[in-house]
Amino acid sequence: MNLEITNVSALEILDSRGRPTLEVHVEIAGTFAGRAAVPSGASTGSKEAVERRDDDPSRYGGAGVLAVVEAVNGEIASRLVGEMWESQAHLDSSLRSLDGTEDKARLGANAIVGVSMAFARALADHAGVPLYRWLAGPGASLRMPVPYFNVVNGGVHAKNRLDFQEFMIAPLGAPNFAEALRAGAEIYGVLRGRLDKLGFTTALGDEGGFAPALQAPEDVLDLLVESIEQAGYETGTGGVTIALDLAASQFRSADGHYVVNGSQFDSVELVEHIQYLVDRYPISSVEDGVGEDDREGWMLLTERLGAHLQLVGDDNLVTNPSIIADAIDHRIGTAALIKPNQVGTVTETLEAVDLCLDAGFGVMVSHRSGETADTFIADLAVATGCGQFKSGAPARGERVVKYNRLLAIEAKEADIEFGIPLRR
Ligand code: 2PG
Ligand code: MG
Repeated sequence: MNLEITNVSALEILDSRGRPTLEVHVEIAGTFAGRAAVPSGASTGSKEAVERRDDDPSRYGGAGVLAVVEAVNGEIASRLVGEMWESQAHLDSSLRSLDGTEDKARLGANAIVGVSMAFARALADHAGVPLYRWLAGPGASLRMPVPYFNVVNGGVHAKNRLDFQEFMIAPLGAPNFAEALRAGAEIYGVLRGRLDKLGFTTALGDEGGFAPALQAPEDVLDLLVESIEQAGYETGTGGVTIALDLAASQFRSADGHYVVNGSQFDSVELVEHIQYLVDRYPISSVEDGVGEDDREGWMLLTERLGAHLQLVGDDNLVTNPSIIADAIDHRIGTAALIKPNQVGTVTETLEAVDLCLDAGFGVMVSHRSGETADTFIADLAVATGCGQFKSGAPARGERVVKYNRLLAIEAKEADIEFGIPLRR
């Protein structure tokens, strides 16, 4: 393959939180095209590739991305247009050397990942196959992921007093994706009714989950168990489980203490608290159970709970292949959250996934709290066969569009398997 890029351009658009981001368009051979919109996080890991913003207080409170758009339309386009490109890896490595920094801070990881994703779509268009087939490569087996629906939002995603960021439900026992989506939406509907009856607001947080004025994680967990059962589903791995993203870096103080529901914990006590919750509730997965810099805490958490509970690293691993390799070596967690914009190119994202799956580490492909109608990650989840996907609640257009994309893929790929693959 040797293809000429004939056009690269970007536009400043808005994300689901009303903040600027960019949409990138890449054209190959004057005929084939791909478009991608870049997501943006709120609870970001400190080692994420750098999301560049204008810092011009006169526009969008400094959050504008005109300079990033200009980097795409100017420097990046000049480098790419008119050149011949062999592969995604070829393009991505050129983008990285053009940027010249380790963390993509000069041009901006938001510029680079937008171009990288749009190029992947243009290549799929050229090959005449859907994006998920293109990303999977020839002969790879596709798989529908279990959806993790974030039905109660806290932390930095909602203005309530819940310290844990995400309370998710995962229909692990569903026979296929469509039924898993139905379970998620039905339970979400029951939960709305229960909250309403109890006099709580049913206003939504950034990821479409409810943001009730509760403070104790146990109160939310009780409500989730009741809602799952009231909706007619069983709790547990044969039915519907609960997953948490504590995003614990966000409630860790400078002296290393964690504050949950008014109580102060050190790392050992937080691990014990997680153990207490896991013993009482049907929890199958915990993300960022301790802070990203709390290496000892991560090791303790994994040693104590890793045999029976999925422990997902997000803020500490940031989709970065070398950081993930170190975590696998040192038994830090048992799975990685995968977000293309954390690392900045499609090639590095796929490398991170392969590394995990080859080592028997779990993988969950994820949205960001700031999203658009882009569905790239839905295709990525199917293509990698990782079996797990989170895109918020089964509500709000920018979340639902990804679940609907998965419905369409499942409908098209008649015999596709569903669920978490057995560890290699
Ligand atoms: C997370 C993500 C997505 P954010 O912490 O897992 O849910 O949040 O995009 O704000 O980093
Ligand atoms: Mg997270």
